[in-house]
Order: sequence, then C-alpha cells, then structure tokens
Amino acid sequence: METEAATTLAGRDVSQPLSKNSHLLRWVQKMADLTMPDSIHWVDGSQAEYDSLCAEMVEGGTFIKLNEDLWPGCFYARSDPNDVARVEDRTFVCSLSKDNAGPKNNWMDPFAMRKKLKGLFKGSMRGRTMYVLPFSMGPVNAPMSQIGVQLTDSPYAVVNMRIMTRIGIEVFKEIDKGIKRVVPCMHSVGAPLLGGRKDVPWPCNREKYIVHFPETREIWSYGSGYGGNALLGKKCFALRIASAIARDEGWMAEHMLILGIENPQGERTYVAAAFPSACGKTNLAMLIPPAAFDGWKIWTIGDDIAWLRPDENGRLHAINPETGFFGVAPGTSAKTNPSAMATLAKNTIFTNTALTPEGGVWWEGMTDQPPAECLDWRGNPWTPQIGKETGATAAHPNARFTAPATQCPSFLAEWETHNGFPISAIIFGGRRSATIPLVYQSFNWSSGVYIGATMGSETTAAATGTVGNVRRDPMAMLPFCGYHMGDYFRHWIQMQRSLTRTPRIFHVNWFLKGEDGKYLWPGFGENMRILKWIVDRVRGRAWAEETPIGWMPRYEDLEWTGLDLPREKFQQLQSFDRAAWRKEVLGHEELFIELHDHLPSEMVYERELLICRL
Ligand code: SAT
Ligand code: MN
Repeated sequence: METEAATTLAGRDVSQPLSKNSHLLRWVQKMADLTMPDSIHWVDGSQAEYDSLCAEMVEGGTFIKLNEDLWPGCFYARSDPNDVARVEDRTFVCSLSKDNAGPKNNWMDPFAMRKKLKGLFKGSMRGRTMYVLPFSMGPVNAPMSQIGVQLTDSPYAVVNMRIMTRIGIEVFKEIDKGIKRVVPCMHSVGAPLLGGRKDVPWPCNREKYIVHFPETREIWSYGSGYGGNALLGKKCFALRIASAIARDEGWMAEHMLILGIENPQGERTYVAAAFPSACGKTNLAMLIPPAAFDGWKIWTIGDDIAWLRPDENGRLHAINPETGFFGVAPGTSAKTNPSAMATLAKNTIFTNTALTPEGGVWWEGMTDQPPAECLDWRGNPWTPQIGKETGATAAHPNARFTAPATQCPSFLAEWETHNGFPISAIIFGGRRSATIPLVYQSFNWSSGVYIGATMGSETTAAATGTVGNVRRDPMAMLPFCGYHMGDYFRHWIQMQRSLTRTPRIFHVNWFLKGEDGKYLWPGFGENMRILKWIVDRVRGRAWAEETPIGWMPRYEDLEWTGLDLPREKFQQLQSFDRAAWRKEVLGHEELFIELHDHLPSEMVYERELLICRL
C-alpha cells in the first residue's frame, strides 16, 4: 500500500506515511488528488513538530510570539474579521432523510451536498501543505474513546488540536490495529495559493460550509479557520457526530462541563452541567470555593464536552474527551477565574485578544486598568480613550485562549486513566435576566428532561448573529445535536431505563438582573453555595420546598457564612412569577410545535402537568 500511495503522490512532497492502514492511505491519496496540495505532512504529534509549525507560522505572519519572560511558550493570532466564531447558519447535518436532521438543523440532500463540496474542495489546497492529523477523543486506548483523522491545510488547526485532543503516532498505532472505526474529517480554509501568490496571516473564504454526514460518520468543513469550525474534534465530532453515534449505542454526548466537589471529609460528588456557549462553563468548572468553605475543593474534569455512559452497575459515568480548554478570554481575570489565569499563563495560543506593547495579551475584564495603549484584535491602535469614543473593544468578545488542561491547578490528575466519573447530578443553566430563579430541582428524571429540553438562553458572541435574544437552546445542544431534536429528547427519556439510579436534575440561572439592570447574584466563587445545596440534595441531606416548577431551597437551606446576601434579595432571586411563567410556557409550546411529530409523549405530559400547577 505504501508504494502505491507513494507513486500516485509522486510530484508532491510527501513525508513518510505514519500509518499502514490501507483505507487511510487510499483516502489520503484520494483527498490529495481532489484538493491538490503542494505537500503532505503526516503529523507525529511531537513537541519538535509543534515548535516548528509555530515557527513557520511566526515566519508567515499568522502567529506572533509573545514575550517569553511574560508569556512563556505563548503565541498570538488575529483572525480575519469575517472569521471570528462558529457559523450556525452555515452548519449542515446531511442525513439521508431531512426528517432525521429535524427542523433545528440546516439540511441539504447528501448527494447534492457531496457534489457541492467536491466542487469547493477541488484544488482548494493548492500551494499549501495538507496535514494528516490523527486524533483521539478520550484516552487513546479507552473503550469510550473515538478516533478521527483530520486532513487540513491549516497549521493553526494542527497546533490547536494538539492542545485540545490527543494526536500523533500513538493514534496512528491505534488506527493500525484496525479495531476502531475512524471518522474522516476534511478541512480546508478554502484559500488556495495560486501562481506563487503570497499568503495572508489568516487565510479563509467568505463562503463557509460546516457539514456533517451522520450515517457515514464524516465531517467536511470549508472556508473557516476559527474554533469549532476548524478544530473538528470539538463540536463537529465530539458533539454532532458523537451525539448520533451515542443515540445508536445507548450513551450520551453532551455540551457539558464536568466537575468534582470534595467536602472537608474527603467525600467527592461529581456533577455535569450544560450551559450554552459563553455562559460561564469554564468559570464554573474551575470554581474556587470562597473562604467560608474551608476544606472544600472543586476538581475540574472538563469545561465543554461530556460523554456519558452507564457502567455495568447502571450508574452514569462521564469522561471529558478533550485535553485542553478553548475558553472565552474576555471577562477572565484573577478575580473571576484565577485557575484559568494560571492555566493560560504559559504554552497557550491566544486568538483575537488585544496585543500589548510589551508583547503580552489583554482583554476586557482581565485587569481593572486597561493598558494605556495596545493593538486591538484587528491590529489597530487602541487606547481606553479610543474605546470610549468609538465603542470598540480591544479584544473581540469571542476572543479565545487554547490552553492545556494539565496546566489547570484544579485539574483532576487521575483523569487520564480513569474510565469516567459517576455523575450524581446534572445541572442545566441559561443566561436569563428574568423569570428563571437562581436554582430549582426537578421532581424526577422526566420533569428534569423537560426542564433541559425547554431551556432558554440569551444569545452570546460565541456564534455569529444577534446577541441578547432569548432562544430555546435544549440542553445547550441546539447548535450541536446531530439529529432530530425530538428524537434527542426521546433518547434522554429512554436513558432512564439503563440507569439503576438516575442523576438528580437541577436548573440554575446566575444571570438574573434587578430593576437597576445589575446582576442580583454575585456569581463566580459564590456559586459554591448552590453547588453545596445540590450535593446535599443528592445525598439526601438538604431540605427543599415544593413549588409549581420544582424543589427550591429556602433561605435557611443555603450556607451564607461570608456572604452578606439579605433574605429579601434571596427571595427576589428565588421568586416565582406565575404570569411570567405562563408566558414562558408559551415559548415551550413554540418549540414543541416545531418538533411535534418526533416529540416523545412524556414531554407533552410534563407540559400539561406544569400548566396545571401554574
Ligand atoms: O465552538 S467553539 O469551539 O468555537 C466555542 C463554542 O461555541 O463553545
Ligand atoms: Mn461549548
């Protein structure tokens, strides 16, 4: 096979193929013939390779090396202003039947889409190197892990993927065993370098396609180099494709952080929490308990994606399939998230933050005092005065850091070898300035699934589009579910059957605002108080009051030492407004009408019950 591959690829500069898998070799060859790169580089995943790719990108202008004394091992990139976030309107789930993709996904006939993609990818890598990037989501040998190979013309994607996933030789070895199915992931920034044209720092294309074929388990991404559009292991594989695999195989791929809560007696409780993009998952995952919680500790396991599977005893276990954090920079500070600041202090890639004159990075909220001057995320001079006059921020609101998880001080060390952590509670949460109380608990699994399914959240800068509208974002999976949302609810309901003990389900909302427009809840470390109540509920140690929407803590059920939050304010945070909830339920109805022909009857019953209680 090697010789066959080598002959057909003659004329191209090809590094030694690192796999003997004939399917893989044939596919690489076929894709090279389609995309016509100048050279092919088999990614070994070594530090030396990473360093040389970074050096090449510094040379080419994609990367700026940050000041080694201030930011050791760190690089800075500015994206094209037209390529700054996930593009949901350009994201497709191309199942054979439109019905399987459901009304919440963009769909195109897979045959028509393949034709379209062939046209787009034809010659799309001319003048560039195609990287053959093998990656494993989850520890390479672990039973829960999944393997993919991304062919990409973006060295930026390669180095980011090295932080975010397990890549390189060990994954090729796993592929060569021929046991696990490999998900092929095609990625091109769609900017061929024709006739010796000079490259730009951030090549991309105005036309973008992020395409998933769930039946054949394939991903094709064209035109973007940013985040979830380009790091295909993340949202495309670990959520959209994996959710479809998980439904077929009886497990769950969810947009959830995972954390462990340890009390002073050393007892650990693991919880998973689903929040939409840019709603503070990373902050919650890295929470540091306030001083009053002496002896308590939060362990970080993941900040974005959880794969959950019942073990042989019927308890739901979770792994984080990633190895890094692709976190939102703005708002991250030594005050809001000291662990994140420690994590990103070295060996980190910053994208679309501001660049300071001393070769450091800055973003809104990082320090109380902005730098006197800096270059903004577009490379233009920025001063606080310019910011005031023009309203321009120094960092893009979706500016990101890509940082290794092992650098996080609260990261759970045994995580690599572990087969997953038993999950006692699932927390849903959205960004809602009104109506939804600070915390409540569902009555049972199916009412909990209803709470997750009807979750709403105000939109953020993580996706292109208007910011601040309330949209229904079921289980925070609206942009990430690889099949019909109604079937997804059914899968959630059915999971109960394979569980001897279901996790308890909660809903939180840190984002309630008072009449003055200010947040009512201090958030961040103080969220520990809510987590403690949740742990105590799960373990049958805490009291709650029944309300029409679920179980709620009374003021005296929470630990208040060290926080001066008046009882009246708590009442405001926990208030239940019947009229507002009646409106809220109409929003649920809108979603259900859209999904009606696939909606499990449990969801309809739960809605009826809720209406009766209201
Ligand atoms: O999808 S990204 O990885 O770009 C970030 C997110 O939206 O959560
Ligand atoms: Mn996310």
